[in-house]
Amino acid sequence: MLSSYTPIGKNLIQFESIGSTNDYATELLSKSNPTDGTVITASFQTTGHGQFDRKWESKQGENLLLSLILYPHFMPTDQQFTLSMVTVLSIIDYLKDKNITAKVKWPNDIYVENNKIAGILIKNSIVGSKINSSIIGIGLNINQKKFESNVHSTSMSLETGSNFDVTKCLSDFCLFFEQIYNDQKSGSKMDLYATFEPLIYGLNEKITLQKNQSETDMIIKGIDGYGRLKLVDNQNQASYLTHGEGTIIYKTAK
Ligand code: BT5
Repeated sequence: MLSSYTPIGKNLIQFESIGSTNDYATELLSKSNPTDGTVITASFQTTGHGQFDRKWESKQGENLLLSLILYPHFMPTDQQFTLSMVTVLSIIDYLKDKNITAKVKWPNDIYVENNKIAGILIKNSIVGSKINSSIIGIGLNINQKKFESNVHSTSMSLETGSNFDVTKCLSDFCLFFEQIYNDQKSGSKMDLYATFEPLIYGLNEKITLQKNQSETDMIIKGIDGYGRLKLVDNQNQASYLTHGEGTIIYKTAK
């Protein structure tokens, strides 16, 4: 059976200021059934956050802050990483369209050289062996030029020297996401893994893995079918890292 097409952002909920678009999406999902592909966006977030409640900074009206609600019932839970890949690839493709070359710092931070340009926060609700609903939070730096964050940051404006219309950026980005997502939904044979792998920040480079109080030099070799990071040590022994299992120290990072 062919799944129905999901338009992204056709149902658009916009705020001037809100706590967090992700928190709003969570609340909305808990008490209603928002349309598949609903996008919640805000000009400003008072409590915008990343993982582990880390702060997401964004000056009023300067950047893209959005949360997207999906019902990816077609996706088995062991393929959850597909959603990360769809999101990462749509951001990277969108940036490429603006002549910005970006990479993905595994699993889902978007970097231009050594500077973070976008962050992704995905929350899935699992029922049985299927993903019942998903909230995909995206913060993409567009016009902001100065950042307080301890992480080296950049924006589309810093990369290109131009200013962008944030509303247009939102509608354009939604189209990129819509295409890749629906392609997967309709059972595309497009190999997301093969597209994703060459875009990994630090691919084929030496890194130090900090895990269980020890440090090991490894080389990043790609990802496996579950989205785990494939690493090899100096004996060419492969191991697979699940997100949150260890810390990677990149040699190239500033
Ligand atoms: C992320 O978390 O990178 C995911 C961020 C998701 C933000 C979106 S905005 C819309 C939606 N609503 C929300 O409340 N959240 C989502 P994480 O990997 O934990 O990275 C957070 C870290 O990135 C912070 O601790 C800072 O070091 C750094 N950071 C904060 N703001 C940044 C920015 N604008 N640009 C680059 N890095 C930033």
